[in-house]
Amino acid sequence: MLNYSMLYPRESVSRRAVSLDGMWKFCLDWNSDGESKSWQEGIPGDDMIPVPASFQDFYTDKDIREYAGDLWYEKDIFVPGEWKGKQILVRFGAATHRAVVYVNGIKAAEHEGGFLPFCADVTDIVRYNAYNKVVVKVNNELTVTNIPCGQTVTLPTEKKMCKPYFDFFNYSGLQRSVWLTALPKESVFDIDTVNELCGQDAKVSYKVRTTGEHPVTVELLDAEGNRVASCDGKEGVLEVKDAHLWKVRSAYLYRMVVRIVDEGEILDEYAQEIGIRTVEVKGTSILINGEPVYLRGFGKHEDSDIVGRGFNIGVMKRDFELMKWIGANSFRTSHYPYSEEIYQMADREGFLIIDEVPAVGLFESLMNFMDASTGKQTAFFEKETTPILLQAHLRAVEEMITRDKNHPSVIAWSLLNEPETTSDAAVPYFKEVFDRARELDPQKRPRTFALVMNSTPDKCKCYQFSDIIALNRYYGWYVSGGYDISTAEVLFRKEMDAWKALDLNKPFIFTEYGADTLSSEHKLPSVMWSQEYQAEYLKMNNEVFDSYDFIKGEQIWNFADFQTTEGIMRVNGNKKGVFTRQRQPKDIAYKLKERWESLPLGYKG
Ligand code: BDP
Repeated sequence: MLNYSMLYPRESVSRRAVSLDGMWKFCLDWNSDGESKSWQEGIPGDDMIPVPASFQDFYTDKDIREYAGDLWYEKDIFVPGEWKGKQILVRFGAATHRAVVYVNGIKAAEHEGGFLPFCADVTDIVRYNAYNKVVVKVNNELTVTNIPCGQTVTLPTEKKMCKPYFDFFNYSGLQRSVWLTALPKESVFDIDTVNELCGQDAKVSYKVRTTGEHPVTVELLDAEGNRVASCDGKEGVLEVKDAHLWKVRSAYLYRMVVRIVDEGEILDEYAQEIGIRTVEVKGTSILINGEPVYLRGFGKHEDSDIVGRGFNIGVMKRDFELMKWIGANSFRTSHYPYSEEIYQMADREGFLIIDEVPAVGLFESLMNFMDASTGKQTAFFEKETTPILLQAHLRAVEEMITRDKNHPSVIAWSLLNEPETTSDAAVPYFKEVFDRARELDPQKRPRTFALVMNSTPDKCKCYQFSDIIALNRYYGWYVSGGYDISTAEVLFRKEMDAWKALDLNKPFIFTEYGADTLSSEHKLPSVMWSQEYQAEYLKMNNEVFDSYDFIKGEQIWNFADFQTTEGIMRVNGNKKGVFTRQRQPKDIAYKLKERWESLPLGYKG
């Protein structure tokens, strides 16, 4: 059980939230001896850096961009005197990949895992009506005992270097917003909601956890602010007459107001938006509100120029506008849970999210997309350290589901990306992760994981855990690319026929397919890397998708070009974007728009 609340910071009659975003003092710890020099009491130098942002792309020195180790941040924060008697928290949206927080030199929190929020309870440490020094030691090294997996090596220069087992740059630092919050001593800690549709009406069952014993009341307000239902108690059912459903690309949000009351006095009030919708997998269909949907959209990244993986509110807005323009209805948060603001936007815009935990790189290879295509047998879950990895993974699943369970946009959990699945040792590992997700999710959403190329129907030992089978397939790119694309199609159909023969009676979706394409390259006739080839690749893939009625979605890799580690396989990043990194369309964007706008929502339903 988590010892801090995952609720998004919001103000109310009883709560205060002050943004700590802005410039923070910053320094790198080249000798990993900051603590012995008492940096926890204040860091040296006068460099400042924006938060939220990845630190890497601001500087002109390659040693800094590639730095692996501890990064130190510092900010003086003012705690008002009126907050005495409240619970004071410093809340980090994320610190990649692990952090220790000190306030006034005293250790206040420690957190492992770089893509989910945590709080430092500083109630007993802070001085009121005064400035307090917050120092954060963030570490960005990769290991096989935490997700995402990779190695950290020492070079002949004695500098450390991260070697990810995954295909995105190891951006790190304080990449999401930081808040200073004040909560009442007795506060709302967690909320569960479950929707049920009954004809025109709906029932929203809820469960509220608080930090005390006073009674709870719950109100549901419609979009105009009218009260449409209410209920007393920590558990209850809100009966909504003529419910306005949250639908795909046609969202409707209610406001759920939870109060802790003491004889008429409000001890705490927390309000959050919820959507009334159901999600279910039935046979080969994915049903939202009982109606079949065909997913069209993207695998994405949080990635942009200058700020790297730092949450960028402008890029978020642009991305949603582009997704609407192109006729998408969904995306996967590959390969880590995204900033909370992105889910809030998806809730408002009616996008469907497959929410992915950062379990990527569970396949021992620096280029798994290459090695996996060869079909060679591999092993990953047989290491001495696997039990430690599993604990970190389970913890991330718990944090993700607790954080995201009330978003109507979240329709499925992706519990791993491209793991090794061909050895027996993978099976018990998967079982624990999938069971835990089921247990934690009050809405019992479908669970899935993205299958790498070598997880074929004859070799994969883990697909049975998935409620939706999600394939990452690169026929025509890593397998038989270019003029050989007709061979790719034969092999692709052969694999799909083998899946069909298993008669799993489950929906299949493509969570990845794509071809690297330089926005500068045109060639007639096509060659690989040209925009013309990206179009041929798309055409072949679409024809295969359209030939199998159990295929219920396509999420192309990737929404936009993104930064990776440098290497012979990548031209300053992965170029499979439908849009450039600057969010301008490649030619293929117009073809996708044409296709996606013509596909009915319940295509093959
Ligand atoms: C898969 C990965 C993804 C890569 C992609 C690719 O899931 O992270 O970026 O393929 O090769 O291996 O482009």
